[in-house]
Amino acid sequence: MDVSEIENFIHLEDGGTSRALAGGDFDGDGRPDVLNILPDGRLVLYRGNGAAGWINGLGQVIGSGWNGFSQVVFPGDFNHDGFGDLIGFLPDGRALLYSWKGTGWG
Ligand SMILES: [Ca+2]
Ligand SMILES: [Ca+2]
Repeated sequence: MDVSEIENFIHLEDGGTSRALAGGDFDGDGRPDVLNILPDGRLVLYRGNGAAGWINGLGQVIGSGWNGFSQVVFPGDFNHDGFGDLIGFLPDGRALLYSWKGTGWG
């Protein structure tokens, strides 16, 4: 981890339509993580190393099409299975729960 990686990440967030989400431990390793939705809809996971840095450098793309939601929140482990979850709100008001299972969506 170096400072330039954090600067890159902040630059993406400042791009206007990229949305960063923080809510806790997404991958179940006990260290807080951050998610970011890029303007093209890719969902990127930044795994925190517990010491103000990342385990996986510039992040790992774990999904696509996430720009179709009017809002996405990262509530932490919403269904209490040990992995973080996401809730996407559609423009018509429906809320969809996405449950991460460590290697994919369950
Ligand atoms: Ca983690
Ligand atoms: Ca969960």
